[in-house]
Amino acid sequence: MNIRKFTARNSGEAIKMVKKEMGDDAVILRTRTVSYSGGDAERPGRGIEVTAAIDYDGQGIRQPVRDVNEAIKVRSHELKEIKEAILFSDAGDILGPDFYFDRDIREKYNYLKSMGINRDIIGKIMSENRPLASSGGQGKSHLLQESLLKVMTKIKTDTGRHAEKGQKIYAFIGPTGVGKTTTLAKLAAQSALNSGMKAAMITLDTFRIAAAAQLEAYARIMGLPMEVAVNGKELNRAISKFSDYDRIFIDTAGRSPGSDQGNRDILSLFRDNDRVHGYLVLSATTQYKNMVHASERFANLPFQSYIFSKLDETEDISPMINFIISKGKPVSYFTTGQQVPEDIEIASKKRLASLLLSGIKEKSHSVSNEGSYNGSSCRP
Ligand SMILES: Nc1nc2c(ncn2[C@@H]2O[C@H](COP(=O)(O)OP(=O)(O)OP(=O)(O)O)[C@@H](O)[C@H]2O)c(=O)[nH]1
Ligand SMILES: [Mg+2]
Repeated sequence: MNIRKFTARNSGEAIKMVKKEMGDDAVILRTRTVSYSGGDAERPGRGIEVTAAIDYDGQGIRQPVRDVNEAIKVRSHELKEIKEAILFSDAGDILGPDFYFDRDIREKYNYLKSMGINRDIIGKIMSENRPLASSGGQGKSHLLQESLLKVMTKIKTDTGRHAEKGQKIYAFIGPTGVGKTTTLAKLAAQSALNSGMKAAMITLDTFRIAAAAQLEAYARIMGLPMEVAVNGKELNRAISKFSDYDRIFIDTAGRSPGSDQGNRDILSLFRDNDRVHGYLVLSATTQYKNMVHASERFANLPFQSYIFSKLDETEDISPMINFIISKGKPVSYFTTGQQVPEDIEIASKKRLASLLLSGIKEKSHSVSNEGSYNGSSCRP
């Protein structure tokens, strides 16, 4: 930048001098009254000083365009960084100041967020691996892989159960309408038809009209024995009746445990029988808060693992993922439709990972269609 001062008897003349010496692009920085000794002064002893500037180098040659482009590039990079810092400012308090300076940490945070992982869980996942949090400028696919792996290591699956030897008793508990009876029928049919096991069913659900009839219909179609029990005594009697069966599946009513005799009977079933495995059945379509609420209602029952139903009815599995991570118990099965016995699968991390990845694509597609920010579009 070239800065010069001009003194004249009035401002009009001073500006003329600026234009003559520096050209039309010159910018006036300051004008002030100064002492002036020229004999032509309008006011004796007083003149005007004008300070003007222009973007020329010392030799009067304009800066090369290349430098301007370079400056724009630097500025736009800085702007991008500021924009990212603002967009992710909600992460600052969970990830600490590193977050603002480390692009890899931001990338990982971004991926986990686009998977729908809760803010607090992201904080936990990333802080547990602090030394690994920054991977020193690795490729984007590597960062995505690493983020996904972090989520998957937090999820437990319970995959070996269906093949276990000896008698096993499975109790299905959970809120109303989540698919307890349908899921039970699917597993009972698979044990009998695919694994050649002796399977029987018992229902404790005498609360809802037609509940027993629903299970009875499945039992008839599959050719499996079925008993209705209205209290603990009858339940024990039914279990004894099926003492030479490999698998006994117990259906329950979808009400709060402890709220009625039927559910107190389930509690004593767990207490009196160490062969019982309790499944808490929840629907994958449920919001995270409601899942937590539902699970709290059954917290006094010592169930061992979860079954998530209705995966076919949701594209967003993040509530389920957040729930599984925050609760820490394993997942045994996913159900994926109404067809008995086909629509059930053993829970696998591979399947969860692919669902999460397709969720990311889905989200970035829909968000970019709306024209607003999405995680991937912010990356340089
Ligand atoms: N789309 C879909 N529907 C399902 C699935 N599992 C169950 N259903 C349907 O959900 C509805 C309720 O299923 P039920 O098995 O009766 O549920 P429940 O938990 O036993 O219900 P209550 O006994 O009333 O508490 C039925 O229409 C089932 O066909 C699934 O994986 N996907
Ligand atoms: Mg039912």
